[in-house]
Amino acid sequence: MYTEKELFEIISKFETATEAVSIKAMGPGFINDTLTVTTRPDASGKAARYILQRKNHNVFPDVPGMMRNIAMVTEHLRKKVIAAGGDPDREVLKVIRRKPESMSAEEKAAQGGDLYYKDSRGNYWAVSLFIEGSVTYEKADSPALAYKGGEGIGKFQSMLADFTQPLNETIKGFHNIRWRFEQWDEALKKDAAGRVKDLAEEISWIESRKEEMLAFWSLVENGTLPTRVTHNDTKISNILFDERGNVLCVIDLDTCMSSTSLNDFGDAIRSYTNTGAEDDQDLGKVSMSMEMFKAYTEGYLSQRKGTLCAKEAEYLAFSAKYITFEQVLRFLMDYIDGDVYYKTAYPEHNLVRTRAQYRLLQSMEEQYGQMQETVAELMK
Ligand code: GN1
Ligand code: MG
Repeated sequence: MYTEKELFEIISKFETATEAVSIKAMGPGFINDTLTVTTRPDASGKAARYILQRKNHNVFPDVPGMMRNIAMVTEHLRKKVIAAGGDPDREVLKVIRRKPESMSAEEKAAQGGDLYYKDSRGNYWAVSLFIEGSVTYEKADSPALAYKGGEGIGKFQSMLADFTQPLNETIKGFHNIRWRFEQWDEALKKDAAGRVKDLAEEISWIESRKEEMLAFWSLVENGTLPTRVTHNDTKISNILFDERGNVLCVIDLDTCMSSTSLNDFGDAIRSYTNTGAEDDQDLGKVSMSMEMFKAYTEGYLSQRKGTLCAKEAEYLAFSAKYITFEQVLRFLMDYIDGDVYYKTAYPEHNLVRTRAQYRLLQSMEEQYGQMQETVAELMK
């Protein structure tokens, strides 16, 4: 825990418009700690707000490399938004840099050393502009919103289609199920929390789908599926909408890397189409809504239909099962590891999440034929 005084000291290192007057915690990310900062009104009476985040360096081992990714990607997006006549301070995440006078000679010499602050406890902090008038959702409340969400990610991917600089791999093998299975085997062997003996059924959910999931990832490894710049964490709460329901800005760019664009489609479907919560205790509430699937896919393909290659289109529906499966594996693996990765609100939280995501996966499997037909229809 940080005291208010320490937090004010941290934010003072960054180039905010005026000095901070209040700092409040903000939810509900699973990885980083997020706070909102309000600054003193300037001469015109305007008080700006900022997002201050402690970046979790256990999850992201190279925070400086990650911040350089974010700076490169957002600079590219800014140019696109300006060229299209949009407002770059609202339509792209704006990284706030360090005050030069707060930086040591070493920090100044480091590439991208002005993008973050490392405090005396060894924790990393970064700041971005808070986008006023934006709306966030934990759940998609209508097909119209799902359509807009799909359209927004489609545009995001299109704007990054000509981004060619190499990106750091901020989390090794993030959506690489071959690597996840290696971690999985280790976790089972180690049985750090002594929980494996009670999880025979849940473990079988993972093992029984291993070949199918590895076969998909082989297509990424052998280049059958192309690599593009991808966000990799496109759940609805990582998207800012405007009051009219259009996507304003894609946030949480920590996992922007090169991978298959199918990750972004699949993770969004996992989130937008769930009729229950990601951690629903009532499995009767959890299912995949075909109506939401169709709406999201329609919005997405309105932007990407002409650009996706045939193989990407062929695997679009499968990617939803893939990412949902991966999420089941990751939640269960964290439960087995003793809850060391995801923030949890109660002791069985990761197990509850595992079961709820598994129920969602089953619902996708039941409706898979229809999902494929819908994609084929919308690709015509
Ligand atoms: C995490 O940080 P947040 O809450 O946006 C996680 C995602 C998971 C998601 C599950 C870096 O996202 O991969 O899908 O939780 N991010 C990381 O809700 O592991
Ligand atoms: Mg995240």
